[in-house]
Amino acid sequence: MTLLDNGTSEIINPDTYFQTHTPSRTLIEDEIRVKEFVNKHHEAGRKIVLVTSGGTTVPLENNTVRFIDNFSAGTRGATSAEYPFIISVVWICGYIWGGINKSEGGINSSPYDPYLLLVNSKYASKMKFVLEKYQEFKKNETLLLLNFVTVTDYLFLLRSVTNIMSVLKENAMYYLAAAVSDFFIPAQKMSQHKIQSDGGLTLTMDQVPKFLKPMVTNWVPGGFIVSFKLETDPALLVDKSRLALMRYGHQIVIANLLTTRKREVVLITQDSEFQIKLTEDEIAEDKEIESKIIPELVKRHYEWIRNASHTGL
Ligand code: 9Z3
Repeated sequence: MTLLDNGTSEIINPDTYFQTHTPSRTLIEDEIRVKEFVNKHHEAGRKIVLVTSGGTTVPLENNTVRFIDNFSAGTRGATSAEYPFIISVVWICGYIWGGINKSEGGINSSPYDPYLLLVNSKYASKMKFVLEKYQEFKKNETLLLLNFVTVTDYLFLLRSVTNIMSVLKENAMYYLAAAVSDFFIPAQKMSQHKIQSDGGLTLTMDQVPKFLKPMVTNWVPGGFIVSFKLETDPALLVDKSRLALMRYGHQIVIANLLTTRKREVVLITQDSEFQIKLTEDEIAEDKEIESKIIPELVKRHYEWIRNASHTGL
């Protein structure tokens, strides 16, 4: 199989993308659940964090037998949702191998019941914190879990959820850890039936529209948006992250490398760079880097709200 490299793909604008693609059948139902959740917590004066995690898939056939997947074990989003120092969480996750907490102790037994956990006794003490967290979520009804599979499901869901959450204005954080496909085959160009294996396969893929632009400018203009940048080449990481920040104009890009993502990230803002790193001792104690990332973001979110109120935002 040959994948044509960059340069030949068309760039579709986000509006055309939404007009020419179909959302998942559960979108309307999901929107109702999100509205209820957001209204309830908004009325109670709470802040809400949207956490996205997991990888999106790109089908190769309309009657899908094959698809291309984006790497993500879903750990970042799952682990981050355990440290919601800010109260309520809407968590959109892709299908993830192994479940809600990827530190091997917990396996989520149902994608629709985030509170149902099976715990390996070997990891019982480690899982205590997670279980308490989820019991708290359950008691206070502060977690809403939504699922996606394809990049199209994800983009429709993201647009809907952010639109609904826009009533929260600056009291919402958008924490975009999902690994979103960069390339896809538009529905109208996709083979209807299973591609026959009569020889090799050459694929031409279009570029997925850059959804961060409309998200920042139209969907949630008043929100605090944190995106992740994933690279494998250390020489590109910071420059590419900065470019994303300049291009989309949001608040923070968290830069991470595939190989070191669990122990080292860099928080990049318009005028600063801040490294968050686990020490050797913390790694030995199985400390999770999200336990440092989330409090730092919460702190920055509060500062941003304070400054935004000064500038009349
Ligand atoms: C990330 O960079 C996440 O931190 C990881 C987490 C996917 C690496 P795991 O789920 O891994 O814990 O195994 N997410 C963002 C990846 C992404 O697609 N970013 C886009 C880009 O790099 C911008 S939205 O261009």
